[in-house]
Amino acid sequence: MSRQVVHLDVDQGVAIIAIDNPPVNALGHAVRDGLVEALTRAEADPAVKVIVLACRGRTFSAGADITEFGTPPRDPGLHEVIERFDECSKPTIAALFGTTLGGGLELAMGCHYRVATESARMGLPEVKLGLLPGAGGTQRLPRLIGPEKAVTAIVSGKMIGAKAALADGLIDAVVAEPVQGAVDFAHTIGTTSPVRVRDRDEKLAAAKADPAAFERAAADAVKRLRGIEAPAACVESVRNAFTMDFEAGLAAERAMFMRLVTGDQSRAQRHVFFAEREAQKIPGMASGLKPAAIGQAAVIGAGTMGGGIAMNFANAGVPVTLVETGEAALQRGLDRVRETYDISVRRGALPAGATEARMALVSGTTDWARLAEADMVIEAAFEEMDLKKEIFARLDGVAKSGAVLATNTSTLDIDAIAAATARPADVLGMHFFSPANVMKLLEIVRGRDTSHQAIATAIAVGKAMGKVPVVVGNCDGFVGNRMLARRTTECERLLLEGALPQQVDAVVLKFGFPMGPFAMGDLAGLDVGWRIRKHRGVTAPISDVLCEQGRFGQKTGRGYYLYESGSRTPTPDPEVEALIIETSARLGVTRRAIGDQEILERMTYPMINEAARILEEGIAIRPSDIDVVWVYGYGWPVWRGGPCFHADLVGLPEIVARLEHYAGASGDEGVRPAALLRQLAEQGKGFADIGKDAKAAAA
Ligand code: 3H9
Repeated sequence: MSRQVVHLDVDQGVAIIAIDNPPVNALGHAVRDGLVEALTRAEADPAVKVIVLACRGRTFSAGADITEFGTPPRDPGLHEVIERFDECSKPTIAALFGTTLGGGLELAMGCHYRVATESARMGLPEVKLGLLPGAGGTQRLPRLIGPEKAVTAIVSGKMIGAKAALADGLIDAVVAEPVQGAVDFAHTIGTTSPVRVRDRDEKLAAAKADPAAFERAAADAVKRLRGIEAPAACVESVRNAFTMDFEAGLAAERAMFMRLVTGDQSRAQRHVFFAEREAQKIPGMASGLKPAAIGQAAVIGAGTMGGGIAMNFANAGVPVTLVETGEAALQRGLDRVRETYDISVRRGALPAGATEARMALVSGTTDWARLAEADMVIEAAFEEMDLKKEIFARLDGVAKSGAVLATNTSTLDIDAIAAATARPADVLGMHFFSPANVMKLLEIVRGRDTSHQAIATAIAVGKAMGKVPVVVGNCDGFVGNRMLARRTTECERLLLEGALPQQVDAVVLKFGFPMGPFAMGDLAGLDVGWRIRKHRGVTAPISDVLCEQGRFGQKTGRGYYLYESGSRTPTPDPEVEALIIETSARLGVTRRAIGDQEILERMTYPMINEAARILEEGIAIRPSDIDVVWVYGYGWPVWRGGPCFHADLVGLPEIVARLEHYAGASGDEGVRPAALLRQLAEQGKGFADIGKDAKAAAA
């Protein structure tokens, strides 16, 4: 028998309809059915004067059940349920707490009143799934808070707290406890007949008379959202709220929702939503395994990376000690952390006083004995194996038993580092991306002997820091940088064969990345790769020549591009063009015009090929983990779902054929299609099928 997901209780004239659908009270078919049935009974019951809509468990509703999207619709639809609450002859009050999102908030706005606890947060985040609110949100929110605030909230998908919601008119009262608060509120409304949100037009009047302020807010909200369909649809639909009547606005919203929900962009964004959560599930790990509590952390190395990592701990409320070899370096590191917090406060990203509050959790020392206090230590010293081994051997002597010992290496062998200790089970990689306090991706690198306990703890710490952790295997470059290396090789080749940096960057930008690879290289510093190439005895003719001329990128004002004094805007440089042409001639390469399609293929297919090898070797657990790495660590546009999702859309047979062609043209066997890619293509399968097979096996 299926469990009951909606309950109805009547007490002293108040009916309480409670959704009970863990974990997040998503509004799946059974819930919608249950809501209509409970409401019908409550409305028909003469003893009921007021109806409270509540949720059990840890939160109010997270909205429509996303897993139902893409499956045939089943009545009653969410909009029908909301209409029933809206048209109810008895007052309906939603009792909000936790997070009230998407369809959950739309349902609450279908009620006549809303109360919320002080810690409650609410929002319409559909845009993050490539959608617009499709159950009346774009029509009711403007009626409650005005079209300007509504368009900003809906296009950003950001949540607002109860206090702001009360000030804006989204809720009617802040209460101590949701259900009791709603019942108490019911007594204050007396016998006045409820006003439906759909009939409240007063906040639309100003925009109807002069839409200029709305258009400004809308333009501001969508700026920088190139290439994405959902934000524009959100704007159009909110505009309809004051240019059409309610029913017409609702119908238009529904039509746009149906168009978006079946489109590739929303499919991609929903894929990433679930992929991010799936990435935290590690096959073979006991489900009851509890991460260790981290009461105190330490970071070895107070450079830019170490400081950024320390900030992550402080942001998560964990006291952290920065450990350096000398006082001067330590002070510089602490100053940099303070300055970074100050900048965030000045920009309004953090509240006033945040610097002192966070710095109270950050201490510094040159005394290694202090490492004995830490439950987790992250080493962020120079990228040199001997140095890392020395640090870990020393750390082994002082760290407390059971502490997680992590290295932030981006390339080095975790097993070799772990071997410097007598406790390899506690050693793993925690690869943060620069700037470490900003970038969301955290690659957790497991070595041969790393324990599940250490991995679980690293995942929990990463989540507490607001990162997206992905567990990867131990190899050169792990997942992200190993794939990136393929793109970097193609970049150099494209320049030699006939392209220019600005052409390649434009193609990559158009695809949706925030930056092209050459502008990115200039930002990161070209000397970094140059040093690594020299160390490994490899060359990249054009990049090498630029570095030999002191063109290290933005920091020297010149790299692949020119940067006017202090500016970060790349300007194409005729000198670089001449240099590239000269290098092609010197190496006997006849330059040719290269089309944008070829550039795009070479910027993505060899990377996708490397992803297949990474899966063959078990370095990534599942293709969707690779997508998460690229979306959160390298700016792959979320609405394109990540490299594996994108590959499935293009079709693997096409990618295999093109890779064969490019491997033939370059003579680079690394570009030759991987066995897995070939096999999937031959079987008419895609990366998604590997994910499905893995899931079925795990179940
Ligand atoms: C919508 O409402 C459309 C309407 O406008 C129109 C309809 C016609 N559905 O994130 P967590 C799962 S679109 C199904 O780890 P947290 C999630 O996959 C919806 N499943 O917890 C995970 O499963 P598992 C608009 C969902 O505490 C588990 O719940 N709403 C849904 O860190 C726990 O999730 C949103 O976009 C869902 N709606 O965060 C809100 N939500 O354990 C999306 C979650 O198997 N949700 N799951 O991995 C969230 O932002 C977060 O889940 C939330 C909780 C903040 C609620």
